[in-house]
Amino acid sequence: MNRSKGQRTDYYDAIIIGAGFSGLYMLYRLRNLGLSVRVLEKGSEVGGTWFWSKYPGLRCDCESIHYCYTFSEQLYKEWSWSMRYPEQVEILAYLNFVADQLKLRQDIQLHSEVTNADYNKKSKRWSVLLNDGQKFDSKYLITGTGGLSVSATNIPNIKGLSTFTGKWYHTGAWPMEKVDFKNKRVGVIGTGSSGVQIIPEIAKEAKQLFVFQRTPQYVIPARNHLLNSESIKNIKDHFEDFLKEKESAFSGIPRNRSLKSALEDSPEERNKVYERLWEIGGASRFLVESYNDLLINPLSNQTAAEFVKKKILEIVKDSKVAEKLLPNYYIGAKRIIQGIDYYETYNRANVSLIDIKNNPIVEIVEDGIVTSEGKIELDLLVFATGYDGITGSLFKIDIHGKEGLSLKEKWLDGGAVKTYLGLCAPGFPNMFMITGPQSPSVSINVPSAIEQHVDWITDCIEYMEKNNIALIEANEEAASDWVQHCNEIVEKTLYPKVDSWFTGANIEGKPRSFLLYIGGLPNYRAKCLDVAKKEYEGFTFIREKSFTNHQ
Ligand code: NA7
Repeated sequence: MNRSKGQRTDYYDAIIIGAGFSGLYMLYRLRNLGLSVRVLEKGSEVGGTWFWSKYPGLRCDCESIHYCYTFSEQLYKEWSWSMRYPEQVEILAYLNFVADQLKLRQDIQLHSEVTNADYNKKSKRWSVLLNDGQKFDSKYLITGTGGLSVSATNIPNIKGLSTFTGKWYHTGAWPMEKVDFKNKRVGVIGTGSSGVQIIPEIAKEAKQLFVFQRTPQYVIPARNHLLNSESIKNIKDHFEDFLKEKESAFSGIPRNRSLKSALEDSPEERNKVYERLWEIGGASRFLVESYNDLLINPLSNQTAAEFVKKKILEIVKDSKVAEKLLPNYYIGAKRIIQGIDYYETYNRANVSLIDIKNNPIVEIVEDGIVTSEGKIELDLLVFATGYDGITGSLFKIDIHGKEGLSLKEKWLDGGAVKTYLGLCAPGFPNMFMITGPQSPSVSINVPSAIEQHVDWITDCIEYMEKNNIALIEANEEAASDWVQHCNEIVEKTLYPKVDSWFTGANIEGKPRSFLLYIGGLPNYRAKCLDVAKKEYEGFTFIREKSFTNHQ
């Protein structure tokens, strides 16, 4: 295909950006509506973040039986997960299986990085541009760019990185080929979910591993295990019941959520509760099946935090190292982490923990990292420093709405991210964001969030097509009310009291605001359905000739 500048424009009803969980399902639904659809994907394979991020130890922290699509009983039954928490390789294989089963590949264009999307007021359509100059034109623009995207990896601006002569990698953009840690002195910067997963794996292989830790973390054991085929068969045999349970679940994953405050139990009873969940494993179970107020009441939160700190002191043999690993923030108020042998790894002779809060990194030099305490020589460096989450991938594309302003200008210079339901933004007609900011997104089981968004967007587009509606746009007032509603919910919790990528605090200069709706999926779904039932209350339609281009 000739992809030089100035070539013809390709016309579609809908352009979807990204071929991860969101883009694949969106394509399937819109194609079934009879629309012409093109998915534009930067990677050389489908999979989104599960394609790009493939570092050793990477696995999902939601249970596999839930971390998948449930819209098709047949699809669900044709796939069987091997483990409680699946490895990246298995998730990527699953997404490829979905692409094949649903015959999606013919409408997905790989190696296609979208750089610009401009709304054209005259044609009432979107112009989409790739980095190689290829142009597209569509009525609908749908972003499936994900909350944690390769395009928004956070590589800290540390003096001297370009002088480092060894290889360095970011966990979110891992190379295809195996990285060899054998006989190497390796540095890992960052101890979030990615750091916690990769650190034990590198430690098994490297000559010496130096962990550069800014903030110690609460890490709950995953207790991963193979799934037994009987339990999977049972779910498949009772699929309707399984779906019903999922639908009423706060996070899309059914849990025995506790109805009790931590302060109602004696310290002995509490210890038993926490101990039981520690043994069962799984971070979100630990949080929600113990007590109902850990994320609301600081005193209740402290009881869980103290339990984990006691565990750290028990597991880590060198008391000085254990002290450095003790966290000092509200447990769960930034994404709670689960790991496999994380704290145990610090008992290995080849692992050293560097506390960079107290001994900051001064610079990176050609053969290592200099902290305020001296130089550590390194052959290889890993940045496990996370992402510009939730909005970062949207800002990487230069998206201009009807006023000519970009999303970035409107949201950053305008002082606040402003969406209606996390689905649409005022000023950006016919643009839908799958798991956009101010929606449940990464605060719940992400495939559940995606399926709900895709279903709602599909219904909305179907409604527009049937009623010959050219445009839909979120109203400013409805968006302001939605943002206020999101903020009111979160203000009652401990989330805003802790710096995290949920609040934008991890990115230098990013304005602070809590970017998720945390009222739970059932409430959110009910609100979205209610809006649709009221003929898309809070949106404005322009009823004139449809501009779709059915093929
Ligand atoms: P996270 O959770 O954002 O963690 C990033 C880590 O990197 C965290 O420990 C940060 O410390 C650290 N960091 C970030 N910037 C720096 C600088 N400049 N210097 C030193 N250390 C730094 O990202 P992950 O990739 O681990 O996980 C993202 C999500 O992926 C996760 O929540 C799961 O949903 C899957 P900090 O805590 O900011 O002090």
